[in-house]
Amino acid sequence: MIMKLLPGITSPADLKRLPIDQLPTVAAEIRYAIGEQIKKSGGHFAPNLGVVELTIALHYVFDFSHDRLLFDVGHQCYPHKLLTGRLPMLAKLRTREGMAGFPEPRESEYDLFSVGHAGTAISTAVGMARGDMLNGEAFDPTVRPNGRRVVSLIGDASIVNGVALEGLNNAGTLKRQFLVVLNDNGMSIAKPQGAIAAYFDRVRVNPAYRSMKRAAKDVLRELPGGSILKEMSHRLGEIAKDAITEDAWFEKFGLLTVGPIDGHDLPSLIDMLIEIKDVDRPMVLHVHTVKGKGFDFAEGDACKFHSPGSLVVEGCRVEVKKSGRSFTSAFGDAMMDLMQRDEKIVACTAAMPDGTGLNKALSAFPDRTWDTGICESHAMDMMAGLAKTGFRPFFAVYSTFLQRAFDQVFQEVALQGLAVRLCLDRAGLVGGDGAVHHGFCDISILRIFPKAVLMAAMDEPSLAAGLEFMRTYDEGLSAIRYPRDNVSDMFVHEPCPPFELGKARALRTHENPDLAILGYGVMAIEAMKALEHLNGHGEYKVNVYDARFAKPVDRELIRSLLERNVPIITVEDHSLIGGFGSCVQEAALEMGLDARLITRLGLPESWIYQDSRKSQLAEAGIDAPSIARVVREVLDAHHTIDVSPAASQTPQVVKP
Ligand SMILES: Cc1ncc(C[n+]2csc(CCOP(=O)(O)OP(=O)(O)O)c2C)c(N)n1
Repeated sequence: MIMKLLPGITSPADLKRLPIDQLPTVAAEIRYAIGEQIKKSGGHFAPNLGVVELTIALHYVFDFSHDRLLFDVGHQCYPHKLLTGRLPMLAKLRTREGMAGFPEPRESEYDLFSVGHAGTAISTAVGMARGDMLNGEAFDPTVRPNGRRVVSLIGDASIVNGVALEGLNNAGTLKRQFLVVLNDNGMSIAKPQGAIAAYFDRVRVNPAYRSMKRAAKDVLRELPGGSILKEMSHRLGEIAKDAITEDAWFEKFGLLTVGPIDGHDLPSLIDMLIEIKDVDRPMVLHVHTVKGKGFDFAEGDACKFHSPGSLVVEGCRVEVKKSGRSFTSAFGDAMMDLMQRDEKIVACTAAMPDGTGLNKALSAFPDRTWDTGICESHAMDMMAGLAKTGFRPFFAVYSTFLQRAFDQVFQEVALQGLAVRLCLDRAGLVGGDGAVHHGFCDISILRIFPKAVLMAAMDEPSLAAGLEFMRTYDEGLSAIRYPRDNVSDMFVHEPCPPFELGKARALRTHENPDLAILGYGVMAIEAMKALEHLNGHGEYKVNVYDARFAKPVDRELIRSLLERNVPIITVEDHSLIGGFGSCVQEAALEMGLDARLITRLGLPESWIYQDSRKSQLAEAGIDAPSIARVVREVLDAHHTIDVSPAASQTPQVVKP
């Protein structure tokens, strides 16, 4: 396809200059541009295809250089980015120099928040709506008709999130224009879960509901005084009145609802938005869209094509390029094995059955495995309840989304001393999804809980061994972390010893080492690779350990190294603040040992943006070449000072 219109749209002002009958061409070109790029680089696909017309209509009617547009999750922002001058950045999607996969204020004033976690758009929109009112800038049909309007766009699976419901609860109290656009495609990544999803389904298919909608105009006339419908009827045009639903659900929150309307019919969408944009009360526009719209394979399997890697196209067959065995697959198989062997094991995911690998267990053990939908806090508490009733719960959750359940893990799990097991996928740097998804703080937030046991897996056998340890660890909270990466086969031919509480595993040892590296999880493998980069320092004896436990950390090992004046380098794919290296340092200090011999490598105190995981590890200084460089520096510094036994009483190590 030769794109005729999209390249000329450098801002929404250019879009607004086009007649409505040319907008379907813009939609087709947006789909084409996204499709061509995803084939090469992967990225969020089906969610973006579904909102193409909706996004065009929003930009056509509102002026978001002035009005506010808040995206929920933000994974559906590509059409928005292409309409706001970022077509040239698409070719480097999800890389450092290119377009971020989520809204990114560093890229454009049209992006208000960097987001990636679900449920937040309504609340931030309420905040901006209130702020604009306080600043005297808010839209008001009589006083300030050119004031700022507020729109938030949220999916049907995200609106069930606790934060979104809290936002709705507060939005209903606003006395001003406030539009929530509900993009209802009947899908989360997988099938949406729970009672609200079932309610949306009923709205979608129930003929009684449709006839109710037809009667809406009469409803307006007949409703008792005080109803929102009645109050607002005079403010709506005929199209919106026709589309009013006696939608009990949103009305209870104080939001009038119009729709559901067809989210791919551009003229109708535009007409509707023109009619409702000046209504000075909170409203919901319920829009039906098709996830994956425009590409048969994506419409047919919106879950697989939600956020695929690059694609292989063979004739009319489209597949996601295979990319090796991931930790996620390894976890999925290990859980199957555990659940087969132990009937007390129960498991859950919060809307990520495929992402966490729990999909296999969901099919094989439907009575003991649940998908709660995007409800991490609830999932954590449900696991606490199951632990209390004598089960062994495993909660498979991305490290970044665990943050949503921090208070629950504190009060309902740790404080009760309940043995809930957390399986933390995507721990560490996550690559293209960028800063909104890094699992950078799970150690810091979990290690503060008394008796929490924190572990990391370095490869597939160690993941299985760690999970087996957790299975029988009934004393309290335990967690294991592993990254968004493929498993290494470096140690598959060596026996993997079982996990023993607080014990590291030696990978390479010398009797009198010059230096020791303690790698946490996959960083132990990176440390092994670093040995190959030790040009000119190969004669030095470097021990490498898979630390396995951040809590309790292997004190015996730390003591034996530091008492012999062996410098330690800790490496972790986690923030240095409160991370594994801190655990080692604190243990050394508590034992009265010289913590100055410890050099910590980990994530710096700055955000690391979208790029390949490999580049991000290099940027953070925790890839093999960076580790090797620090090993050389530490060795050089250490060997220029006096390390005789007498001197080691009052060590004088100069840190690089
Ligand atoms: C707190 C949180 N948990 C999980 C996710 C992972 N996630 C990203 S998109 C998505 C599905 C969102 O569904 P919906 O809002 O209906 O949008 P759609 O993709 O269907 O357009 C999920 C579960 C997330 N982003 N945030």
